Amino acid sequence: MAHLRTLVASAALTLSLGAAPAMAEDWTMPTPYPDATFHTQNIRQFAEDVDKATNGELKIIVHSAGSLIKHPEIKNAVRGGTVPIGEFFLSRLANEDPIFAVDSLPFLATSYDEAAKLWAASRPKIEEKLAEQHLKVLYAVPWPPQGLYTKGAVDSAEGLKGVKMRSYNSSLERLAQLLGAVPTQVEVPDLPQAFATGVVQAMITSPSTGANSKAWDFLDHYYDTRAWLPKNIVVVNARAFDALSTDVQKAVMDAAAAAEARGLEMSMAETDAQTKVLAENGITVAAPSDDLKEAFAKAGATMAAEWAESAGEDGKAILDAFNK
Ligand code: PCA
Repeated sequence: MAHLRTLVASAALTLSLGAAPAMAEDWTMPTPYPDATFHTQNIRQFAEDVDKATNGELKIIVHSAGSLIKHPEIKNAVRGGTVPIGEFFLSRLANEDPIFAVDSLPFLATSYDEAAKLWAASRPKIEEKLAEQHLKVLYAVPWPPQGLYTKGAVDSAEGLKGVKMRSYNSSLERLAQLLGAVPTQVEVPDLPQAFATGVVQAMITSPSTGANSKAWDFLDHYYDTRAWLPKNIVVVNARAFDALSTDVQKAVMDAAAAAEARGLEMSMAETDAQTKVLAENGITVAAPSDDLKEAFAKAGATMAAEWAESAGEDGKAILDAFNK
């Protein structure tokens, strides 16, 4: 009898669940960069779009600036299902596979058009590699072109010798080495502290990150080298995505496509706007000297050859598609 009652009760529960609107779901989303960062603002808009399009069925709760999960752990946290979704700097994964670093090769793609072309050429392979880790790519957005920040003028490559340079991935580490500088990995939220304590003395990053971290508090020159446009990527755990209803999946993919387009616009607008902010706050904004340009170009050529060697057939296919 008790058994029968349980059966009836569970049948009723199934029925009522079927009839009621689907249960709302909360997705925790760790991101590495601070709130002022345009990528973070874009993600918050993405979350709002998903919320609206699903009538609140899927809520994405953003934890920015590595506050919930530190940047180096975000990819594996999504992979392992600790969190269903996350953002990270794509070329951070270069130590897993050189393919992931293609957007951080100096002077391969130095404009938004070229960066878009490189993303189109590399996206299928990158999606395939991430799918092997049960990660589904939602979208990627480039940072503005990367420039050199220093304390004091640096008119020739000589000026970078022995300088402690902040790094954010293995390509930048290699570039620093080739320039005779000494690289140290520092995450964006830790920049002010690292400069204040003398852990680093120079950096290569975008006008966005320079302005957002108030580079004028510790540096006074910005050289607009336009060396590469690296990307942030937003991925979702494939199992978490598959568990969503078809309608919600579509809402997520639509919002992701919108976020990729909007993020690109934001990034382009930031380039000039944030360079102006640097200048307004007392940073000398200049073009790199010929000597510096030459040193960068030489290091870039070395890195391109090293990359081609290590990235093998996959790398060649990407470059062929890019150069077509
Ligand atoms: N800002 C991030 C990545 C590239 C950029 O422009 C950083 O400095 O870590």
